[in-house]
Amino acid sequence: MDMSYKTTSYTHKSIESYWQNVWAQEQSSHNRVYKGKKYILDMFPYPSGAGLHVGHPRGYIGTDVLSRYYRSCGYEVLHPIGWDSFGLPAENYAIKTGVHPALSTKENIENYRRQLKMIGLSYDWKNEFATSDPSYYKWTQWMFGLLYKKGLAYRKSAKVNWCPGCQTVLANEQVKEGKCERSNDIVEQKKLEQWFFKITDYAERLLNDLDELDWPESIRQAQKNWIGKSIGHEIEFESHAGSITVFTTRLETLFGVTYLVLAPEHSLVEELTAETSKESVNKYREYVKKRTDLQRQEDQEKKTGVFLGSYAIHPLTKNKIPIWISDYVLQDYGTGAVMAVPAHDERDYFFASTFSLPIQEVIDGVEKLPRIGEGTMIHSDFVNGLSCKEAREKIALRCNAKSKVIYRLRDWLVSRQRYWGCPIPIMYDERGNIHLVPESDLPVVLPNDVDFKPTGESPLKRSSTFHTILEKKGWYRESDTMDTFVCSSWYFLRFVDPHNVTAPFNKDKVNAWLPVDVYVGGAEHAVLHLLFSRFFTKVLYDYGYISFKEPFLKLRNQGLIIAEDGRKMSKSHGNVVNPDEVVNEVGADTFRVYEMFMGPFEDAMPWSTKNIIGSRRFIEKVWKVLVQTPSSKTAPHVKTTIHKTIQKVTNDIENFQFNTAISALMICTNEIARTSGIEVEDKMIMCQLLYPFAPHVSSEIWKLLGMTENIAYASWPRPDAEYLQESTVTIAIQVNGKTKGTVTIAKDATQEDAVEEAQKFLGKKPINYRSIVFVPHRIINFII
Ligand code: ANZ
Repeated sequence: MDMSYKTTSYTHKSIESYWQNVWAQEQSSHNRVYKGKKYILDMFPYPSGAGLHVGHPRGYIGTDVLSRYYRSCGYEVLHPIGWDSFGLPAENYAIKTGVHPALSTKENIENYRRQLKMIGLSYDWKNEFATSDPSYYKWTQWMFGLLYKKGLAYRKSAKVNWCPGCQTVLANEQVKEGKCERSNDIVEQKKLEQWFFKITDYAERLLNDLDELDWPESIRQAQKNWIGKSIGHEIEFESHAGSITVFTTRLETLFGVTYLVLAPEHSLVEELTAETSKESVNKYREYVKKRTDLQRQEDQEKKTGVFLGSYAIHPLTKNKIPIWISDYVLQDYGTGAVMAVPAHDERDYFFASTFSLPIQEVIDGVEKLPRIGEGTMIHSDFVNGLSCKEAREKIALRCNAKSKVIYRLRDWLVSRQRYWGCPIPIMYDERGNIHLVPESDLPVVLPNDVDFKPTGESPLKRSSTFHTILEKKGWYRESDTMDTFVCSSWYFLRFVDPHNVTAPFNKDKVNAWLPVDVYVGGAEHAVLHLLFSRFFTKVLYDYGYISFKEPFLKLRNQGLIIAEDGRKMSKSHGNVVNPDEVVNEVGADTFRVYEMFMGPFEDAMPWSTKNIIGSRRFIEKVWKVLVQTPSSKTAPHVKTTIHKTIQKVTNDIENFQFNTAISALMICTNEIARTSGIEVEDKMIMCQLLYPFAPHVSSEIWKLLGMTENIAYASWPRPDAEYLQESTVTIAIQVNGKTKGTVTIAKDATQEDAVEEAQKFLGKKPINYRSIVFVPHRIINFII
């Protein structure tokens, strides 16, 4: 070892820039024999104009720790990154400033890339792409084509949220309390021709296959709720306009039905409306047109509605049942008609209370109404005294009710009347017939000559170049673009083969690398992104493009980093911490160690400027112990600690317990610092254990220790069973019987060894003592 390094001090700037240069120049592909493969993936970011704040990289650092660890263990690791670069913010920015989205996106990506490299993340940069690259979205269009050819993409007229102020369609998330998030105008419902993907065909499989996944329980539950499977019956009520079919999950409550409620849009409403009710019914239907499905399900106690002036016949009692309409009944759920049982259903109860309709109890119990739970049947003729389940079966038989399963999941509306998105590869002929753009004509390139200003129609309608379809007079292109969730529903497949020009990916490569072994991202993607990616995967599986049914085997969500003031970090609060400044000040390694050490990976944690200094001190101490202290024989009890630390760090990394791994490294470093020596082999072990967390400083120390090969290729240390056995004991140090502290010594330590260690603990100068009481394995007591 070159002893001149002994006095070298730790300077993060030169070390980090040196190693980042080395990594950038490395052409990887060491000829190694691999133990297997690991695909470790982050949810790729939308490159926003604000750049990264310190909350974003928490997940990226976690996956980087895993990637570096698995590489050291001998796995071939795929750890790619790219950009989910289509989307509204770039377009809105263009509307405001006139900067073309292509330009602002390019700049934002450059800034993100710089920031990620600055943190020392070991991405496979050669696999990078952006979803707005024509070489990528060509294949997004191909995916659309596949779905279209298989009958899974279709066009129909559908209600959309329309902002009259912005003259544009809004996503549900952009509607806040019925108003446009940006202009505050009252959002209307408008019917437009839209493209849909038939994800409902996959509802049952999307539900069942959740059980195979190593995902957080809360996320699996969120997916289940979103799919919303309901098992019930359809039953008919006769009326003068024909039979009205209702869907119910509680058929046993049939004797408790006191009225029917139809969705205001139900096809029988007109025929069922009596002359005297016409005016009020029409008025009410106009009112409902403005309400979103979300609003219709909100206001719990406030119910509105109108009596149609006509009646249906109860299938068993043959009583006359009044028919109402109300917006709490949704047109596209079940049959759009409900048998109302106000005694046992909350919504029906509030409705009946509002309009003073009769309430008939049919389930026994002491709780007050509405009594939602199950119990014994009463006032129910031939099912009295039975349980709900028994009653349900008996009534189903008696009135020939069909059992029926329905889902809350709706087909996925994928068209957007927006510019900055992937063009839908569809053309219309002069009669308006739909034609898929053939694969050989893909990509349908997004034109540059558009005016972004919102006018109420898709900006692409007004492009002069976009619709020139050679030799086909009167033909024009679809002007809507795709929801950006389409672009992100298959990107994890493209990463394996990003430069393929003849196919979206090579089948063998994808089957070799996928499913993704570990997927990490924010919990805000609990439903849509994950559900859509699972849907695409299943479609590609069904048509023989891939051999697996689920894309992400293991999923973890990184916890949010909140601001020091306890609030969410946001520009408007002025509490955002910029990683550029942190890295400049304390270094990327300290930043990484701090983000992994601050608490359990999945928990929300507040940023703390004070605590990050602790992480910096830790690295400085490691430097002191491994670089500035000459190597000498490691004491046996320190050996034990080091080998236990190998065991702990290894297990903790595999289990996403990065904080306790670092804590073990800190304890071990402190112990080494307290004792007299550490030999080169043990320095190397410490260096390797730290490497996934703090790769720059570890690479540097490794080099200073005289190693010529990059630490990245050194194989991960294994604990030695010989050292793991307890060879040490912790004894109390006393002075005149009063305990002053403890010290760890070898199990077979002599009294002299114990005195020496205890003296070291008590202070620099040896204390004078009259005599010593030494109880092996327990106490050393100095009598002075
Ligand atoms: C009678 C009844 C009695 C009901 C009772 C519930 C409790 P889930 O579980 O969410 O699927 N329903 C049916 N179609 C509806 C629609 N289009 N809009 C609003 N509500 C609708 O809920 C199924 C229940 O929701 C059905 O069972 C029906 O009310 C109502 F004690 O029928 B039930």
